[in-house]
Amino acid sequence: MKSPVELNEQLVKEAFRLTNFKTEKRLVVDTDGEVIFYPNVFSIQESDRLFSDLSSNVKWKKYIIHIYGKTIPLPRLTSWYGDEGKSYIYSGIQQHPEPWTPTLTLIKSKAEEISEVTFNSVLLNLYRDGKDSVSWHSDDEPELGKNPVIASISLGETRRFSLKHKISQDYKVNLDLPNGSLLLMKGETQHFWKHQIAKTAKSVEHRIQLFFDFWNKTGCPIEEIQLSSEDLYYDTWRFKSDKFQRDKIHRVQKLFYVNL
Ligand SMILES: O=C(O)CCC(=O)C(=O)O
Ligand SMILES: [Mn+2]
Repeated sequence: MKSPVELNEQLVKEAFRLTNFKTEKRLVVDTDGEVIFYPNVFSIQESDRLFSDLSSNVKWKKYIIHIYGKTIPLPRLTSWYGDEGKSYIYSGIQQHPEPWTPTLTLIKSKAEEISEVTFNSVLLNLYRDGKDSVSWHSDDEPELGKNPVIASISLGETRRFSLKHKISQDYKVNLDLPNGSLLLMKGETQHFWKHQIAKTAKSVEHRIQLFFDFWNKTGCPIEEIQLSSEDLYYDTWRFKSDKFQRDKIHRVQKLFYVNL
């Protein structure tokens, strides 16, 4: 039988192991922005529990974009949760996020502890298989502020996250985001870098991604975004035009996220 001293030592060691385990981190981008990867912010058991809770309890929505007579499904399911009072205005109608649930509040606390900032909104994405994806974009909506701090938590299947510099073609990063990991993007990252989750031909299970951010104000009406037919580009593989302005469309998608 272990003496109380031995037991105490064991507990201290265990606590130390857990602390290190949770704060293990790797700097992924340190030029023109900062991207930090935390591989294990939740243990496998915690991550699995959170994944199954979110899979069943989040109000997942399938967004369809109607634009220029075409109907485009977004290649993933989404849902938006956040503080009361944060909203988008779309065609004169205010759109509200779902209120925080205990599970999302718990995950938000972990994201805030690591990021050392406060978040007031989370966009959840559910990637159902290898065809679900998000193509090259920056999270540079004005509502997120000039240099937003964005914490992205991954649960479930590992998917490959890629970053590329907007000017220096040589700067590219590929990173697998596993169950229970957190990726922190801050500083000027959104000005200088784009990111994506590419489609994969591999057989992959569901992945849930939580995108924590801080909304400064209500969104702008969609009418303020000027689109031409050349802007028509979507992150489904079928609807791709050679000429596109991905960033504009990304903003339109975000506006649609909360409308449909
Ligand atoms: O799923 C991811 O890791 C990235 C998602 C993303 O970049 C977005 O929704 O803006
Ligand atoms: Mn993004």
